[in-house]
Amino acid sequence: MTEHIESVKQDFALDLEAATTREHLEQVRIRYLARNGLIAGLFEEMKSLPPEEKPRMGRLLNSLKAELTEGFERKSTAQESAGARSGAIDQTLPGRPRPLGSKHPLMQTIDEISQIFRSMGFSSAYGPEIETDYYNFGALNFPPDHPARDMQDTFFLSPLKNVLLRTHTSPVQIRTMEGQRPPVREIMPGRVYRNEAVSARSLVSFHQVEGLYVDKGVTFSDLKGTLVAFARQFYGNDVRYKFRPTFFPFTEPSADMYISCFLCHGKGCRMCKQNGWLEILGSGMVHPNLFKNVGYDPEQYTGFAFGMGIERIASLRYGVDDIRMFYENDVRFLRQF
Ligand code: 2NL
Repeated sequence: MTEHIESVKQDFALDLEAATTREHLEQVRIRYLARNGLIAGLFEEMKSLPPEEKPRMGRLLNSLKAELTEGFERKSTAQESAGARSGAIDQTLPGRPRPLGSKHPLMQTIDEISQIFRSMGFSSAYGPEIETDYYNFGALNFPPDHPARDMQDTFFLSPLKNVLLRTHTSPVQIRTMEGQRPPVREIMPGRVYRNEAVSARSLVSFHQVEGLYVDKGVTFSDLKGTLVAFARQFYGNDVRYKFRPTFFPFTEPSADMYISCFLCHGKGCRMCKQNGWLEILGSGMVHPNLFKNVGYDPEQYTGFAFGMGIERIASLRYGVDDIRMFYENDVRFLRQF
């Protein structure tokens, strides 16, 4: 029987060597290791041996079975990983392309505006979104009972109402003027907050770009020249414009700037609500009280300032009729820019 064991062992080694496919290997397993395979046959054969030989033969058969099982498993594992390396994974396939993101349309708009003002000598400045009553209102010449300070418009962060979310980026300009002598030529892009009902045209958080130019001898002509140069670069050379008087606590005189509707060229359409003109920004000559508040001599210096809402500018430019779309992060919307 020992010879029989030896021949099974040798045959197994040869068969295993010859098994090149998964199916072939499975046939080898069935022939030797299955319930009625050759090993099981040897155990059967052992039953007819004299009792004193059984324990030795039992040990021999057990170790034979273990040896064959191990040999089979080693070959099986090797075959699987070889399969993965060659046939199962096609290494010549091109990789899956990852979609590239793009800059958000609001940020593209801010970038473009900043670039135009940079070409005219304006740098960009940034400041905190949590502000004090002084920087957001007091320093900007808002009287203590001004309606903009009302709960309806401002998100207050402290019960005494002296800490709040900035309602415009003007506090950055106050901080700039406090920290630097004229000339000041700067724009301030940033996020601002207003406690308003959300609609297609208004959000509780939106973006502004404000600008400020202070020096000796700055006039309203400089304001017009600068803002018209901006509008021509941003909206096109043939754009018509007009300024109309308005009121802000921080500028005097103040003027809103309009351009001719670039969709209907002034004939009247849905975008300009049939009147041919689009309001694009507010502006004015810096109020002398602001200069006093930051320690500039109002007899020596004059300046102009302006502010525009980015969501509005971007929605006009791209024909987006609900500004909430800028915040939904729907890639089908964002992919269009
Ligand atoms: C608008 C109007 C404006 C300003 C913002 C400003 C800032 C300082 C001094 C004077 Cl520090 N003015 N900012 C001036 C005029 C208009 O914004 O309709 N924005 C959306």
